[in-house]
Amino acid sequence: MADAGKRRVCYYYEPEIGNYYYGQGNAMKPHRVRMTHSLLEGYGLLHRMRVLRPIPASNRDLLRFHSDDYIAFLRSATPDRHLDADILRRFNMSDDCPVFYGLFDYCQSYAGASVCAARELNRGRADIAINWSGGLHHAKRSEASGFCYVNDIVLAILKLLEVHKIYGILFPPLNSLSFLFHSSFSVPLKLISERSIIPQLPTAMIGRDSLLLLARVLYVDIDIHHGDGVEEAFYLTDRVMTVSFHKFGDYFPGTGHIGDIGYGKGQHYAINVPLDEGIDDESYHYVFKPIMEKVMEAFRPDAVVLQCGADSLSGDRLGCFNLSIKGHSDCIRYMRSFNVPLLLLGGGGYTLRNVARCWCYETGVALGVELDDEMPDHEYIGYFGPEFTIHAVPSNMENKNSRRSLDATKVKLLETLSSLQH
Ligand code: V1S
Ligand code: CA
Ligand code: ZN
Repeated sequence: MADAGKRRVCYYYEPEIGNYYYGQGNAMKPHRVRMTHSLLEGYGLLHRMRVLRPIPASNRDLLRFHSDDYIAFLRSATPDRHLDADILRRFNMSDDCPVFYGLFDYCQSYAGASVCAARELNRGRADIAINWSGGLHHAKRSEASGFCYVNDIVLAILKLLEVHKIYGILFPPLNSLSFLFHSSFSVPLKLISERSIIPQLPTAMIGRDSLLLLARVLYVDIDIHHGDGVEEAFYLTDRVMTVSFHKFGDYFPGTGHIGDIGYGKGQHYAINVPLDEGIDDESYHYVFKPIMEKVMEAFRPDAVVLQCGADSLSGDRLGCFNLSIKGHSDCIRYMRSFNVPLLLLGGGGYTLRNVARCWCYETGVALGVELDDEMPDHEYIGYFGPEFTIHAVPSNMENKNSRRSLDATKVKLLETLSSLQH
């Protein structure tokens, strides 16, 4: 694929992250982020990018999306304190989302890393920013869900939306909004400035000879689960397009039907790609590449947020897809090739050795570095035997996605995207 060129990459890592523990039996293990970090160190990749420690998300950051009472609850909840059953039910604290030691610090840490990463992209100091502890896409405004407590992705997107560009119009002089919005608008424009702004500004403003354009952000989700929390947060807006590829049908969280397309101004700005179990690299890219090519052409985002959930890999403890690490990382390679500021986030991933393999390899893709298959010695090398390789062999499970069903999905979504005029 085109474009193995270099990019300026910054990578956020909190050394405490691996110590948070959801409890016995729970599939979500923050330790996998520490394993990834150790593997990155072993491959010498930490010297090729800026390694930054995140600033914990502040109350102000968290309250941009979440409700006061929910954040106050997360701040005060500990396993030793008696917690009212009605309150636990109200905030959906359950087996999936238990109250564990250090819960609020954990939330501040992974959310803070995503917000810092977005800020770094806004400042133009990096082309790609990475937070493997983030990507917790199910959290709602006032509710935990599916191992996710606060939605770091929504917070990062809100940060990316703060950027605007002021253009000076060179020719022909424009003085009417109707001309602007009803013409094909191909006049030459001169970029005057690019900076962060107050969030309350309207979508576009025109002065006598200048035009202010607010950023558009594309969200892409390759976790096996539907990115419901992010979709819901931006369902009514045309400034954020959400695209989720996921297993659909009798599968958590149950949302993500192909017919869910957004509403009001947001109609056609939510894209859902329902897939069946056993999908392999070839079938995945048969839909992923044409859909994302069309999305990039129709939406022309100023920034892309890519949730890289590794539970879509073959052999995942909770997942049922059959992607190889190469197939999964080709999504990152493909989105990177558009040369738009890119935020890479983690997400699901429950077979720990494969998660570390995948996110380490994908950091290499971000940097434009191909890694040796033979794994270097490092602290957690014992997890990777007997092969001790970065790649893992996919299984021979049945692919339940027929060419006919993939064609039908692709055709329907490409048709919808063709009707998009931005
Ligand atoms: N699939 C699945 C699954 N497994 C578990 C689970 C397993 C062991 C435990 F001790 C606790 C929970 N929960 C689920 C799913 C949630 C999956 C979340 C995926 C998150 C992500 O990868 O997308 C992003 C980080 N929950 C359910 O299926 C709900 C239940 C319906 C069944 C499981 N019980 C424990 C809760 C209710
Ligand atoms: Ca998904
Ligand atoms: Zn998942």
